Amino acid sequence: MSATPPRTVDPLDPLALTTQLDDTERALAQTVRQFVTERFLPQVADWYEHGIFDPALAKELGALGLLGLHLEGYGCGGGSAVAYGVACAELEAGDSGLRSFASVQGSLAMFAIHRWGSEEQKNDYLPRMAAGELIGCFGLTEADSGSDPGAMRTTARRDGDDWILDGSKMWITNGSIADVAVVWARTDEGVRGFLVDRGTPGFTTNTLHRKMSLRASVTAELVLDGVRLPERARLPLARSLAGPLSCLNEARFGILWGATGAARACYEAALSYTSTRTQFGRPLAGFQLTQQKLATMALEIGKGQLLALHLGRLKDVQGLAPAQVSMGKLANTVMASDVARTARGMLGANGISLEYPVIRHMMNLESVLTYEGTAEIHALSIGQALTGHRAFT
Ligand code: TGC
Ligand code: FAD
Repeated sequence: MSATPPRTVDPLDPLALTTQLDDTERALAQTVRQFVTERFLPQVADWYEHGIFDPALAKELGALGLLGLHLEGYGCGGGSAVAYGVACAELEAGDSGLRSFASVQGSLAMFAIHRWGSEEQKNDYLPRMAAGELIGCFGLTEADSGSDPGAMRTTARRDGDDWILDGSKMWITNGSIADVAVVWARTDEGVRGFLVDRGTPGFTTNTLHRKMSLRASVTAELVLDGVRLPERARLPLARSLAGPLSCLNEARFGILWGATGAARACYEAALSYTSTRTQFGRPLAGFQLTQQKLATMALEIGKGQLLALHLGRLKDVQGLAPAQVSMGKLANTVMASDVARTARGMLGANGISLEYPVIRHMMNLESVLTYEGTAEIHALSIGQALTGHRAFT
């Protein structure tokens, strides 16, 4: 212990949480932060305004080792859960859409193949997906079944040695830029997963427009009209709804870290803005009400970061129960949304402008609250784990 305890704090890391990261994790955070600051932030307001995701980012994220960072072998990063989380926080400090891209690619599409796929599928897809040469998406949700994916209507039926897929998937991130879609379908034997390559006859995608959230991200409908697939396109180890739900644990873990990044970006914007903006003859930061908001934001973000770090270390040591992931996803997305909304007000009229990052994060966080299990679904999952009673139905 140092002989003289510090007398001041770093306003950008008041709990000194970077001291809790090891050298590799700190270096990774620095690398991703630099990429986000130099390559992404200068353009994101335009992309957001015009509803654009630049697919060139895929290879750049791949070159940084951020796609499948936490998966072993097959050209993937083999990093720890905490390293993956730290990267998600830095990406989402840029934009939830950027973290979403990495989440869907690494934690949903690649994880599904890594966990449930054959050796042939892993060798065929994973190295190119890790490099960002192939983009993946994950089709679970349908127009009529979101929180309740067990009610899906998309079917896969056997036809000789092949499978025929019919149905559609809705709200699919990366859907219309994906080279391969992981599609979950109902069969006579239960839910099964399939790899559907772009260009397969009967498979089409429609980009969704008029979104007011996650605008710098592609969201699409997948349509499967008599899509014929060979048996080798099926993920052989996935045999029930537990297949797709296991992938969600991975993506939710990335989100519980990512949300702390979005919250941090909003807090930093509010701190900076109120330090220079003067009203009634002094900086807004000098007023008690502003300081109370800043103090609460810093505290809540710090608590969220500690929760993320704890869950990350636990995951690295012994793995996480789904309800523990739910606790992190619920707590940190609600926290980030509250922080973003408070920050939005603190910037006054500028708070609604894309010249500042806050309204973009605030709007994005509406999607982050909803996807990967809504706040209600996570509350019910935690409730079931605590009480043993199931209250979904
Ligand atoms: P239930 O009967 O409870 O379970 C069915 C089987 O699944 C197992 N299971 C899980 N396994 C692993 N991880 C989990 N988290 C699991 N939850 C359940 C369960 O043990 C059982 O296994 P088995 O072997 O007995 O068959 O199923 P249920 O349908 O009643 O589900 C419960 C519920 C509501 C928790 C689940 O359906 C759920 O999580 N709903 C929310 C759906 C959701 O989150 N969708 C996300 C779609 S992907 C997405 O949003 C991507 S956005 C990404 C981005 O852009 O960043
Ligand atoms: P619903 O399930 O209809 O829920 C509506 C409301 O009812 C919610 O408030 C919900 O909490 C509440 N509710 C539902 N059930 C209960 C209950 N039992 N008790 C109390 N309240 C309940 N899906 C994918 O498969 N892949 C993707 O890549 C993907 N990307 C997405 C990207 C974006 C931008 C968005 C917005 C969504 C994406 N989704 C994706 C879909 C997402 O997972 C679903 O929107 C989400 O699971 C909620 O489903 P829903 O929209 O059908 O809402």
